[in-house]
Amino acid sequence: MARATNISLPENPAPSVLAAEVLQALKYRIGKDATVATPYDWLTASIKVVRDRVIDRWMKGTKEAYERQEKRVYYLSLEFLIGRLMRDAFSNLGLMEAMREALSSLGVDLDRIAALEPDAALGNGGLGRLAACFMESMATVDIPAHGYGIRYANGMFRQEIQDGWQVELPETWLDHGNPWEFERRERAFEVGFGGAVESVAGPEGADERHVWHPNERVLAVAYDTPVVGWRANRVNTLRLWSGMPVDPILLDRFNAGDYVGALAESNKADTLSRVLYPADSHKEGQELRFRQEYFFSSASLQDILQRHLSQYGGLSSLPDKAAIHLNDTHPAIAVPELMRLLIDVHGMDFDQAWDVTRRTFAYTNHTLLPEALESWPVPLFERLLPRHMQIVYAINAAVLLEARTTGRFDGGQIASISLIQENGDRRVRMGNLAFIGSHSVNGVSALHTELMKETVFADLHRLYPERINNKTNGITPRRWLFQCNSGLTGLAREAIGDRFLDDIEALGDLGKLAGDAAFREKFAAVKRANKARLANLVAERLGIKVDPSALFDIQIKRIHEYKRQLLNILEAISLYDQIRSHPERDWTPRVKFFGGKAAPSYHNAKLIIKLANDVARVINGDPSVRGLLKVVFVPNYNVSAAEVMMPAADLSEQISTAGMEASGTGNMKFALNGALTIGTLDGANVEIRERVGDENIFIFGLTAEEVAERRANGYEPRAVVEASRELSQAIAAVSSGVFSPGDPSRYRDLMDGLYQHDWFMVAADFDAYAATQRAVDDVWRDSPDWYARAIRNVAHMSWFSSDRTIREYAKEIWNVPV
Ligand code: B1N
Repeated sequence: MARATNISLPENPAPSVLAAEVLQALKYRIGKDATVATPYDWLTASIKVVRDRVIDRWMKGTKEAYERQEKRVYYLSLEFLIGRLMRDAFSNLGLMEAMREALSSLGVDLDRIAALEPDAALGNGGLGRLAACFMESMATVDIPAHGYGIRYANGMFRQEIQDGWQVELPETWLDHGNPWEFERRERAFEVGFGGAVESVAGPEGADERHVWHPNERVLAVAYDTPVVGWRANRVNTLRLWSGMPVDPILLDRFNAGDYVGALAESNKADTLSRVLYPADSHKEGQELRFRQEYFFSSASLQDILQRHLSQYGGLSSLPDKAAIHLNDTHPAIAVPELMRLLIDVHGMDFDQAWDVTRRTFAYTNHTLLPEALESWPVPLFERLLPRHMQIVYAINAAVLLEARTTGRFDGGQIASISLIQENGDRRVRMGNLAFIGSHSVNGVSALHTELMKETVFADLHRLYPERINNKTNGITPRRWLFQCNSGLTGLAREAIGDRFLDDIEALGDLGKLAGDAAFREKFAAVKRANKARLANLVAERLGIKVDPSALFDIQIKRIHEYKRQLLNILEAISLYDQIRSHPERDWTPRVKFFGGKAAPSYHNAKLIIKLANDVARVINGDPSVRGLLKVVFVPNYNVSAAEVMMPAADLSEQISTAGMEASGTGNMKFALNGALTIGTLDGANVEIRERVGDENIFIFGLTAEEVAERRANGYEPRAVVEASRELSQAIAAVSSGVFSPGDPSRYRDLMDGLYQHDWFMVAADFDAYAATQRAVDDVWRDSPDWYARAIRNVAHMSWFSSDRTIREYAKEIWNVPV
């Protein structure tokens, strides 16, 4: 297979030089020689070698940003789903082939040790992966940027499937240490919780001052990981905070013989960075989550202010030299925290602090799902952060007065603008706080941004009509094409030259080859090889045999009712029935792959996983299907699994209820790797259709507007189900226990939900979906046509590069040069 990323830099070292460096690292960093080194030692030594090689560039970038007084971008995110980093770094440094040779000369297989690198899963899904793609793109387009987050000791849980059920196991990615990071013990900040606020009268005529005396304090200690851009143009920093006790051992307790009590502080601090909340798009109302949010926001801001002060000597210039970005509302507490630091610690007056704050922050909203909009009970907020509560009230008073003064808002509208939700228990609305505290609020796809204006932020949008803007998501083509699909990258280089490696727009040149039969065949061969790789993995790991010449239909993403894995499974059941009833028809052989994790507390999502596995068992074991349909649930879907599955897909399932998926980014990865999409007009699917063309994508189902209309007019799913023979039969089969004979009522409630409310409109879209799947079959049978469409997808996906997205952020939000 073509070596895709054998891209040398002028100063590239020879393999023999690298081999010597690896041996050196083994000896002096790990204390071993080649005869006793374990595969992990080789991995660590290799990482040390490439890390050493980026340090000069890393320092150069930092120094230049300082000397040229460049504005810096700070990306605050509770999640960074970075995955494995070694290949990323080799590839972006142009060292892949030299390193492969170097290791091979030492008797070490690069692919084998690369597979040992833990997949850093410090995120749940799309939001965390977007943050990781953005970090890589910011380094690539040469923006001085720092990512700030939490160094979770346990990232996203590992999923095992036992008897078809999801079982969650702890992810221990730090077991063998982390050769990438630099621990910065000296870069530590105190973060407080609780206690009380003291008001101190100011000198004659001055405002009174407020001094917060927290009764709990922890240290946030920095761990830095270099982020290497394409061709190592620039190396930025991902700074993750770890919790440490201020007093590791309480001596008085220790001396009194209370050894457990003596460690209480230590345990509390540890807890803050212990575990990632495994909740994607739904609210996590626990106190520890709020503490985590404040912990990392406060440490990051203290760090940012210290850097700014030491360079510029004052804070009024902060907005000119720092753009702080809030990745969703998770760091929204940074708004009152910056106010507190400016006013209480640095002596700025309220009005100036508010002006500086607003001009510094920008906020991205990633979801409109009501259950995902963060809010914290006022009593909890007040107990943990009493000074911030005062500041929130002060901000609220100012904004509500401003709104009232316009005379354009009635009582209900004023209430919706308020930072405090008054119906039910009183809560602080973090979305409103982030909105009000920022000069820019962006959505992540065109449709999502329009819906933001019409729904959650309708009244705030009327008050600040300039603030909401769109930045459609993107993905880094380095990881999601060059690295994960060396076959396709190699083929593209052969066909259109290397320009697209640096200017992804040049991928468009592939479009003209869609009509070239010889090229189509090569393209099909690459796809086939990628499918064989996935087939081997599935055979090895799950003992399921799948045929690489079948259509590979893949739905991989978090399990959520709005993403409608259930629609896909029900369609599989209906297809299964039809294959058995009409064995004489010319069925298209298909393998339906599923992968994804369910939040541990999300009952229906876990049940859907079990259903997928139950259905797989029955269908795969039924000889009358003759292998025409297989269903495979791939356990523990993560970034590394995605890197194998995206390139192997023929069909990408993007079938969320319209209006509910803010953007999606898996949709982009599939299409860039030459899959055709079957999808609804939701999130970025809308824009993918605009780019690849209507003929090269399969769109079905209700639009967001129609969904809203149906809901408003009293949607009656029962009638809809009963009108569809295929759907009623599939539901009846599931309901009656065909797939769960040992526990026939297992899915009754799930199925009853479809009759009773069907909030996600599975029934309303079923027939359209099934019909569109048969249209997919028809195109698949006309293989040249299929591959022509697939090639056009690849050619027209370059706009979804996260470099494009980041350039838009830079120009339109952050005001930094690109
Ligand atoms: O963010 C992605 C989008 O592409 C997806 O459509 C969107 O669902 C996803 C609370 C979330 N929205 N909200 C979250 C994650 C963790 C959490 O604790 C909410 N994730 C998304 C990137 O824009």
